[in-house]
Amino acid sequence: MMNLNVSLIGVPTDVGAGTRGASMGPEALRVAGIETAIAAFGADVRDCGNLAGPANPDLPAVNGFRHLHEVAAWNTTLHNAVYAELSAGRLPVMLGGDHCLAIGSISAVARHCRSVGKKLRVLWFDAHADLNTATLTPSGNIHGMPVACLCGHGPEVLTHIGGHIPAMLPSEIRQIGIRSVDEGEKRFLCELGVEVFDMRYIDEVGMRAVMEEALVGVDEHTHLHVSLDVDFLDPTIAPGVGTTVRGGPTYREAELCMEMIADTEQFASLDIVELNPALDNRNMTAELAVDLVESLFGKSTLMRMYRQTRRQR
Ligand code: 6HN
Ligand code: MN
Ligand code: MN
Ligand code: MN
Repeated sequence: MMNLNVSLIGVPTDVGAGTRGASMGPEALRVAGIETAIAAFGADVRDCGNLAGPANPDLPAVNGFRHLHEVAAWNTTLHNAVYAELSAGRLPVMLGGDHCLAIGSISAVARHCRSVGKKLRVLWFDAHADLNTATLTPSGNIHGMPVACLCGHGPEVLTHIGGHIPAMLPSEIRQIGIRSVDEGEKRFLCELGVEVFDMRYIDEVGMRAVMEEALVGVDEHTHLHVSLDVDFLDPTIAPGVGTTVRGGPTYREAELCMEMIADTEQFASLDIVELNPALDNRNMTAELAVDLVESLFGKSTLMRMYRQTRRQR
């Protein structure tokens, strides 16, 4: 059974991004009705409000990083908030915010898994691999680095959050929808052996087969964390993003991903990141994210069960 004690945690930061505006993401998700959408499944939803952190100083990179200390401050605060909600038996939903916040959220999820003896599986939905380091990065933007930091490759102020280095192993993550990876980042991805389901593979075998593979080994001892970068989606349906990349999944392909995750009943924490309301069209990207969240919480489950029992008769 899925945990229906849900905590919404607003993380209004864009200090890790190259384009300003993701800091308005939490409010756009609230306006799109995320709380009532989740409550409709009988969940007890608590909106914890927004975390506080440093403003965006909009400075150039220093030693390969933009805003390193601001990113560290936001993620330290977030780590503590997420760990507290998980310890209280709740399912945290991060309302982002740029993708650097995955450092704080996933390090807390991993720490929780270690303390309760669960296996961690991270499903990373993104157009990007987010595996850059100070030397590999073309931009210095830390939202392009969270996976590297979580795997122990990054500055100490980020890799040490939560006190366990590395916070996560490359074998604990699956990346889905990838279609824009920097040159050095590609080599590093191969070196670490991260399992990647890129758009070409999705085209070739179909989303259902991809999700079946990405979920192999998930059982009742697994904590499933979903990190949903909205640039995963095709920009025609999700324009409210600073780093759009053509050729992403359709509405139905994305819904199917979420539905198949719901079927496992192991979904236990979520990041919704990179939503940039300043670039959106009448909040359509936020509304799409809320639709996906509904599927994640089992919107299609009853119909699936009906379909299956009909077939058995
Ligand atoms: N994201 N690979 C590019 C960079 O600057 O490192 C883009 C990163 C995008 C990050 O969308 O979360
Ligand atoms: Mn990302
Ligand atoms: Mn991305
Ligand atoms: Mn809706």
